[in-house]
Amino acid sequence: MGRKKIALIGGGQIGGIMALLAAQREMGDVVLLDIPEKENVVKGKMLDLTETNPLFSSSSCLTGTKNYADLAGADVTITTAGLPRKPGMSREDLLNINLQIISEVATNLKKYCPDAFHIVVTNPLDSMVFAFMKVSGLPKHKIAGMAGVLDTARFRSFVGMELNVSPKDVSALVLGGHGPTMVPLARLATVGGIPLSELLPQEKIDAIVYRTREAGTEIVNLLGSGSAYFSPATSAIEMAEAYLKDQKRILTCAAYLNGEYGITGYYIGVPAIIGAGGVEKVLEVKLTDSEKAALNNSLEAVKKAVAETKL
Ligand code: TXD
Repeated sequence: MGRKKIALIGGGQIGGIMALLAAQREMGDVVLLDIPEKENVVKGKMLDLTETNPLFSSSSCLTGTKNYADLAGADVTITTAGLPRKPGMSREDLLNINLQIISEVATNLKKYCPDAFHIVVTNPLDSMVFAFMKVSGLPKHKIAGMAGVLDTARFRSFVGMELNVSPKDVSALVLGGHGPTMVPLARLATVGGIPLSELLPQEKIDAIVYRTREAGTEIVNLLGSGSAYFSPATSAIEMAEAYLKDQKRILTCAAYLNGEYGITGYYIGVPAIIGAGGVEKVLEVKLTDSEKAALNNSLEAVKKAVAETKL
């Protein structure tokens, strides 16, 4: 069977934490790639991490590079490469810059790791995963966007904080695009098997839904520069591990829809089974009229961003 190989494209905040998590969980060997100007930075990060191996009893080989050839044969790839928005930059400016970066990444990953499961994290998420699929032409079920695992984890955390219980025992589902139009399905949330609605009044649930939608911005405002990285990194690694270990986990991710939820031709956040086949199946849940309307509203936002890519 041999060792698994994990390719991380983008060696910034999230890339570095993902390398740490993959090494700690001994998921396989990890290669961290960034632009030539950052070659020494990623080499330094991975050497630093290598020196934690004896402390964590890990045997993972950890290397930094600027060359895509070093990613050859990877089993899973996770892309965070991109630029964050700077003052004075519109969302469209960011989309155009990151679209160029994702196109370059997708072209190289098609060449060097055509058989891998590809996870896209770069924002704007739903249009970047779509662009990755279009440019690479790789099988749609072997490409997924990470957002739902994070949005769901945020919802679960806030419920745990409100009820003073372990978030481990909170189960929840957040559908839709990664942004303010996302659809936390509070109706289906449970705490130790008990419906959330029996444990919290509606106005508290509404406040948790609101905070979940704005959770990324809440952290951006606190940090002052950059965006969340611990939770996005952990979320993407959950998806990679489910694939590498064929865990058949039900993880919410931006999956390509082919009629599910009445949607065709877009990537959007839905619960999916992740196993050795990649996105093996999208699970459908019956929605109420207002949930359907909220999902359609979210789809419109995704469609608009995808249209901006002109792909
Ligand atoms: O839920 C989600 N999907 C997200 C997404 C949650 C949080 C953050 N999300 C997005 O992830 C965020 O908006 C960014 O687009 C990405 C990466 O976030 P991170 O915090 O890791 O950003 P950094 O620290 O700026 O790292 C990006 C790295 C940086 O080192 C650049 O030099 C590198 O990407 N980069 C490239 N690498 C390879 N190839 C090219 N062309 C390239 N361009 C930049």
